[in-house]
Amino acid sequence: MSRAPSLPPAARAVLDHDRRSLARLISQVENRDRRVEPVLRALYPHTGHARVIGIAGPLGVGKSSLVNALLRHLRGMGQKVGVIAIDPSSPFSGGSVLGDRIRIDREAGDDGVFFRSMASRGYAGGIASATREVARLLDAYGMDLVLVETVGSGQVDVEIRRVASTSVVVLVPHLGDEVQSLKAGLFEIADVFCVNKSDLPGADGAARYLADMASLSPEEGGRWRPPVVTTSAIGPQGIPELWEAVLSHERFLDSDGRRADGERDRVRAEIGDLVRERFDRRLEATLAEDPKLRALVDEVLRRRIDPHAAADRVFTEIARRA
Ligand SMILES: Nc1nc2c(ncn2[C@@H]2O[C@H](COP(=O)(O)OP(=O)(O)O)[C@@H](O)[C@H]2O)c(=O)[nH]1
Ligand SMILES: [Mg+2]
Repeated sequence: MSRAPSLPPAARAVLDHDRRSLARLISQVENRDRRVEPVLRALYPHTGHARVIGIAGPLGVGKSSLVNALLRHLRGMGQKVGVIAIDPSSPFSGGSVLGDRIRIDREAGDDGVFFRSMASRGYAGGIASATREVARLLDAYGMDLVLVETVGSGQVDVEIRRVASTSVVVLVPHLGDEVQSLKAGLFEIADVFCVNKSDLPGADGAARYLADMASLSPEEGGRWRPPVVTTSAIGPQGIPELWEAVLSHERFLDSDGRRADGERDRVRAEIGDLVRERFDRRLEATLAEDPKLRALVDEVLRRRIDPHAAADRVFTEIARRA
């Protein structure tokens, strides 16, 4: 694609594979620094190539280890891979953060890999938009794939579904408590099930259980039935098979316009998020400092108008100025 001469320098730097610029922009996204916005906008026409794959599941099932094994597999096939690890920001996260550091060291010097962990704390529902924006930066940088390892708590995993085209749900042989998280939504988000730690006993049983559960959903209208793959990230075992299962779902999306439908839904949701964000900012500003609002509040207090009528006026005012 030809580059417009007016491209902001930071955007051009990303297209020119400048890692430091990429890292700086990702930090700006994380910090909700508004200066990143014109850069993201300028880069948008240069995105759309990278596939975003989610790796979700409870803490400790081996998501980071699998991402590591997948990285090796994908780099071996010449794929350029960005990794976004969403950090739970909890006292339990120490181990995985340490693991992430080690991984960074190992990848130093490999231009085909970019790794970044992001704290989930502080996004309060906005983790999907931050992840989406970072994934787009990695896309513009030239990555073919973006793997997103999620925090392993139901809500965030479900949100990542709005960013990734294929979601892998990782579990371990002894499901135990994890059956609860399956009920809490993990089952719905799975395009591929991965029973990791297959070097431990019970993996085949767990895989059968999941396959049975998956086959309970009615096979109607060409619905996708999530395949179940067993892996050992430390073996490693089953990694090419896991990736093949991801690709089979990606191919499924490419049939009958499913990918376009999904992207349409995602873009609609994104526009909604952005409008809501702007509206919220404007509303906060209005509530904080608009002198007319103080008069309005007084009127409500004196029972001259009711709160609904006051809200009507504020809404009209904000919509007029937005
Ligand atoms: N036995 C066994 N242990 C594993 C396997 N994959 C990961 N682990 C171990 O499980 C622990 C948690 O792994 P990690 O990748 O940090 O899990 P995450 O919290 O899901 O990212 C670590 O001690 C890993 O070494 C596996 O396939 N088999
Ligand atoms: Mg992890």
